[in-house]
Amino acid sequence: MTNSLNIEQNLAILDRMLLIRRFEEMLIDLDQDHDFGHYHLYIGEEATGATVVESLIPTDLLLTTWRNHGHLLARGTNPGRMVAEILGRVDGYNKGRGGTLHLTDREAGFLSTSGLVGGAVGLAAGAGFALKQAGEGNICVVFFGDGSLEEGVVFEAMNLASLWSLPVLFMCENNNSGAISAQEGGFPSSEIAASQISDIPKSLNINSKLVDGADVAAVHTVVTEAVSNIRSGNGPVFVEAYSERWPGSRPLWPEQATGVTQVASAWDESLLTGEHKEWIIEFDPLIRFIRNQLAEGLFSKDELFDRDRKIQTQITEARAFGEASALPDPQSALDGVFAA
Ligand SMILES: Cc1ncc(C[n+]2csc(CCOP(=O)(O)OP(=O)(O)O)c2C)c(N)n1
Ligand SMILES: [Mg+2]
Repeated sequence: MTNSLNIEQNLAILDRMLLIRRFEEMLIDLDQDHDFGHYHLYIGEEATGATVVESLIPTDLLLTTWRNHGHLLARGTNPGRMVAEILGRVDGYNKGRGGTLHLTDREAGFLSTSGLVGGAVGLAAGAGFALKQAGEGNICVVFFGDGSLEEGVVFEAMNLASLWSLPVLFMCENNNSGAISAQEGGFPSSEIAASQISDIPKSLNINSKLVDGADVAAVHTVVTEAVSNIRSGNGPVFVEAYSERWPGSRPLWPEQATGVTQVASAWDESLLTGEHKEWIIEFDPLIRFIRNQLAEGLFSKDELFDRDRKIQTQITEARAFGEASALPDPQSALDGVFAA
């Protein structure tokens, strides 16, 4: 799709996508050293989160799920404090009590991160109601997976949002394509009777769009129009952003299935080996974006390497910050517990 973004916006999106990719790659390594428990990576979906935030304003609210790192980083959350949180350390955003699954940064506008499938969607209807009452023109964006459409609360939340014309962007990230089916012994994201997820909100009179979630320009066009409609008081919009699941997210525990990303593979396919080469060429949103932007002359290869190097340094520092942070004092175990 034609790119309606200006140069600064495209570069900001590139940096966000690189930051997310390098953060998530680092986490796979970090987990081997620290074994911090079950976690989920946003690799393969970066183009959606990195682009959606471009259409928001600082006072908008956000909610997300267990696959949250990309959304937080896209919104400007500090990667060092994120690592600290994931490792359960005191400098974490939630003083080490949330970990990866409940990582939340209130200052960046995140109300909560829910580990419950569909949980964030119910909360988004409440946030939308509060924002409508406040009448200051802010909106709420909720990111959730295709699996959420299996949950009753999601139907109820969408129904209320539609009836009450709430300012909510339902951002469904459908990564089911490429997941291993239950018949093959895998854990697919969802098994839904509707032939298309975006048909479900349509039945509730919610304006509903389908977009290639790995195409930055397409996501930007659809989301900008959606946000503008919602902000004008026309009620919620549902966007289904589909992507081809990253092979490393097929097993229950993430695996470094495609190797550490080489940005040069956007123009030199000979760098790619291994069984998932085709995923990188055809579906990797970062590689696709770099390939398109190089063709349009947004940046030179040297500028790209330079940006990537700076981001890799930032991630190395973030890791060191998190690892140097202390574990919470056992005496503080009941802090924040309201009933014991
Ligand atoms: C209410 C609830 N039921 C079941 C689970 C277990 N569970 C965790 S992730 C998941 C699949 C979610 O798929 P999807 O929403 O598409 O997200 P994805 O992980 O594919 O991004 C399930 C069933 C849960 N966390 N919460
Ligand atoms: Mg899914």
